[in-house]
Amino acid sequence: MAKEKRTHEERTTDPAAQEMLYRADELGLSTAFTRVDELVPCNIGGAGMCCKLCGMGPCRLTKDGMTGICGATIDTIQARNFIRAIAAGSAAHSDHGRDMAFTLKAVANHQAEGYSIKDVAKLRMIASYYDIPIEGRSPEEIANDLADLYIAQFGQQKGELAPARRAPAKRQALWRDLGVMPRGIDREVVEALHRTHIGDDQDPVHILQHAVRTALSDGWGGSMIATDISDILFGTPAPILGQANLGVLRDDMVNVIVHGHEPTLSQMIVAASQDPEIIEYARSAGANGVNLSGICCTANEILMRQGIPAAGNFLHQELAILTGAVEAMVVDVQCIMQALTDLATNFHTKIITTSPKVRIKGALHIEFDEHKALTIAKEILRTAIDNYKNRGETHIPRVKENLVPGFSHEYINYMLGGSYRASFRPLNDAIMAGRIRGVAAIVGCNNPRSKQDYLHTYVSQELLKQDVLLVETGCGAIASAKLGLLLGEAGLDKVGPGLREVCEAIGIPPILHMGSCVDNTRILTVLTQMVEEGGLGDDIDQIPAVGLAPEWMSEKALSIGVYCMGSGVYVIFGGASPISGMPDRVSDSDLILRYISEGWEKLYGGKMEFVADPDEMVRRTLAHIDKKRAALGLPEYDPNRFGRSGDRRMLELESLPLPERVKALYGVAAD
Ligand code: SF4
Ligand code: MSK
Repeated sequence: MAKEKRTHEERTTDPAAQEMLYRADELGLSTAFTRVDELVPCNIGGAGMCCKLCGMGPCRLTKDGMTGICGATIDTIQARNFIRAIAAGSAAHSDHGRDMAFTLKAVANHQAEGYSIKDVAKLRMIASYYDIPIEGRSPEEIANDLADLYIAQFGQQKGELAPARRAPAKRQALWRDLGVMPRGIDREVVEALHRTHIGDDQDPVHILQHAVRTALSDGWGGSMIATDISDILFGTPAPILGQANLGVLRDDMVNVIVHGHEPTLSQMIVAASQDPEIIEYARSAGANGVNLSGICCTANEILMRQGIPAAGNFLHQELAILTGAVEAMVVDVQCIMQALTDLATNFHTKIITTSPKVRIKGALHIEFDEHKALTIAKEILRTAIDNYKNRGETHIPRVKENLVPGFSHEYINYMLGGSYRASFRPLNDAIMAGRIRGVAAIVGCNNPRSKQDYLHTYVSQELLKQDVLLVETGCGAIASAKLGLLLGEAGLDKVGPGLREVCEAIGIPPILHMGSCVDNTRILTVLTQMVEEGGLGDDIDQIPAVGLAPEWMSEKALSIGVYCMGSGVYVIFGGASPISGMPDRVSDSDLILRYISEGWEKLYGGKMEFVADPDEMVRRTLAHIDKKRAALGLPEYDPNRFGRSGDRRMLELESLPLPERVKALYGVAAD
């Protein structure tokens, strides 16, 4: 039975997306927004109660006491399903990190056309974490050693993952104690798959212990490596003005959208699009140049470094093609819908796959090779320009918002402390004083099963009112960008008084855009530096902080959630849990769900919960923040104590007659 159909206004909060969904109706075309209403999810598989790990199954456990043919119980099956998703997520992030490490190696050896080391200071800082000699050595020599060390992390068989030493000392000791310190990135992923083969690890708690180790090898391994190297090669992000939403597409230019995750090719396409030879080629085709934009995390990568506009987040990929104005959508890895090629047959758009790992039937394949990246980037742009003449009717929604992305942890550190002494001290002090109640990271995807961007932006806005400073990444950050929440001081009237005071004093937006999904490791670094700064306990689990993924859909999101949990963070996922069980039908089928909350909290101080209702997400976030504040002995949060300083205070003072102003400022009567 098909589900009840929703209106387009119920499918997305974004006016540009609504407009394009009506356009799809006019053209008789489907998108994920509408297909999701045609597909009824399997409630048994959806609850994690189905096993298809061997040819004796699939085994669907629907009654009390039932086991699979091999005797597997429901909690074992759920734990196995869960760890397999985490292994896939960790593999995806980490393989991205591996490619970055090989690119760094090629750059260090002058074998990567068009690339250079852009952030030598960061290279030296990262190298020093691993005792790689830096004095008197060229950037390339240091980069070569760092690349070797990073490449070795993937195949390392014994010992401890090197970047894990960047976690707080107490957390590292806990990981050793609990037997979850990652040994090598590939090893943990392979072992997760081995353990879940028929007839292997059948103790759910033991399986979930390894799920944490596998996820930690992503967060403190593959993803951290990816972020480090992206900054070294393409520059550590700093605030820059950008724009977001489909209105960034241009009628008069060749529109090229880069979509996926790895910045290696997209950065080179940025460079090639500004090449006079390419601009001239576009002009000769009758266009005013090449207009580059991004979708998903590739968008975040080039948005926060070069200010290249973001055409949208995950659910915008089909909508962009529906505009009829896109000459080429260039994709690499992850979050690319197979539906793109079929949809593109209705328009002139070329879908160009570029990764040796990803082919899609119906797409043009131009394989990326970092050794001749600039040449390939130009070839891709020429292909797009040649396609401009085939453009038919276009329909570009005139909807876009400005934003300021680019808050890397280095920049946050710098802006808090100024150029003389970069420091997290002011942030810690603001939390300790109660100006900032706590910190929340709102990350993750879009999911057509919920109203696009609604959960992200609702939860964000509610937390801002409660003086919670937000950091955002991935498609969640683009959701806030589209709503205009990432804009300097523009949204400060919607922010609690203490947080507003801090934002006004420092000159930052209340939501800090920190990058793509691999860049969630920047959040780990911020939390670690807050611990090291002092005053908020001696480990991450003591900081009044929460992580949320309100509209998650990818296995990578699950891996991120578990590595944050293992690092001590309370993590809340929206939507449905993949291991919810059906306790009304099969008692104790929610055992694993309870274990990853209560059980993990006892071990790690962090926990993971799935909460569908956004108000409940907000309530639990604030309750956790307040619980952590109380445990640290910090004053109870009281919004009435703040909000009368900064720009707001100055405006108030300026409106007073001079004598009263002097009295208010200096406490003395003016003559
Ligand atoms: Fe069924 Fe066991 Fe095979 Fe899973 S591993 S499909 S529970 S027999
Ligand atoms: S792209 S993983 S939909 S955040 Fe990173 Fe967005 Fe989620 Fe993909």
